[in-house]
Amino acid sequence: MLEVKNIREDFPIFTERADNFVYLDSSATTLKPQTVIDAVADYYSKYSANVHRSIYSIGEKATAEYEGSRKKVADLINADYHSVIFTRGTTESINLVAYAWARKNLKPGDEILLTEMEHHSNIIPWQICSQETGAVLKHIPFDENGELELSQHEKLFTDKTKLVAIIHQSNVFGTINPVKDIIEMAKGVGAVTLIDAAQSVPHQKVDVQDLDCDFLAFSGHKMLGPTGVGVLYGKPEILEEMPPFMGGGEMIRTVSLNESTWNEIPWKFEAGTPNIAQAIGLGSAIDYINEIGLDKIHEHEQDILTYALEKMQKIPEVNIYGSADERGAVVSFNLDNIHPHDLSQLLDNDDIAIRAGHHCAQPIMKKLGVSATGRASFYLYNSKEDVDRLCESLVKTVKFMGS
Ligand code: C6P
Repeated sequence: MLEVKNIREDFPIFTERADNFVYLDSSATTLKPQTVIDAVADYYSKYSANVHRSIYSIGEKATAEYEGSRKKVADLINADYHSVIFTRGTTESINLVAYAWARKNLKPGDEILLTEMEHHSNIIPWQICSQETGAVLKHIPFDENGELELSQHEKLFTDKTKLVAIIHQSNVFGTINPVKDIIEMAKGVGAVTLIDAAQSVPHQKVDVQDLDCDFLAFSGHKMLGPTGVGVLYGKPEILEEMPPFMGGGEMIRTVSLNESTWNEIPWKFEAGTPNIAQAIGLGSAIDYINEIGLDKIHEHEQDILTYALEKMQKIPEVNIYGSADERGAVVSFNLDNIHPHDLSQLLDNDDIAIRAGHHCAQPIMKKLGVSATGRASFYLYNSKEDVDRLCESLVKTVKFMGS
């Protein structure tokens, strides 16, 4: 187990708020350590110049730090430096592929294969894309455990399948999907693959060379970094062939009044002044995670997850959604006859923050037959005491609402 007490000292929000603050919403966004806050503040207070274009010392420092962060991201996911594009987040990363790759490569009748457990950000871009290109959407179903149902894979993966875009770890069930097998199946029919790794990269080692995916998307703010920065990894040979996403400064090599040529990758996909401070903050978040070790973080979370599942299941009024063998530290649940929004407010009175809602996964809610769920998600600063506090408060809520 990690020394949670020491870790919590690195996060100023725990000293800002009362000592008994229990934060169980890291799947939505994580808390930030002081080192990340300092890295962002340092940029603004000590060298807040633009990158790639300022030939003076603070500009060179800003460029070095910004590009240094790209190298840290590349090392984290075992990617080539030129294959890491900074975006605003997972959502923008997926949209980038849907606009730049898909519009060029898809034609009517082609198939885009998703799953039924996608987050809206891996649903909507493909619906828009399908309307514009005539490509057809297909979905891998999930079963009562919240696991993908792959027994019918021959029907799903066909010679018409051109893109397979799937969530690595479900933000609702916590299920860690067998993405390596799915990528193999996709390659078997010659399809391009995109992994939504928003909920996996912060919590486990993800190696793009080992997975052999074509694209991988994730967000900085879910891994201790600032909001407003995310990553799209793309295989260099695919990125080279792809047209730009947005046009503007920095993404060009030459511009004349009527035509232009593009910068090399990844800068071809980073039009305009990028989110410099946020990218530098993400680099600092990766340093923090590396110092503790992703393996240790994963082990710690698994330990808390096992404890939470055991303890929550003992409360008769708790209904948990999802029971996959391979899962991350996320528990979606409802209490009998209590709307999750009410539950969340009551827990907030005890200084416990959970998420309540559809989790940007309305198709999952529809299949489960609920409008919303509560969700507790855990990270390196959580402890078993946090689970105890949650469970005490759940029992109290049951009594309060039942009386
Ligand atoms: N899920 C949650 O509470 P952005 O907003 O672009 O950083 O990430 C979008 C996103 C994409 N894929 C998955 C699997 C996600 O979980 C998320 C964000 C948050 O579950 C906010 S809805």
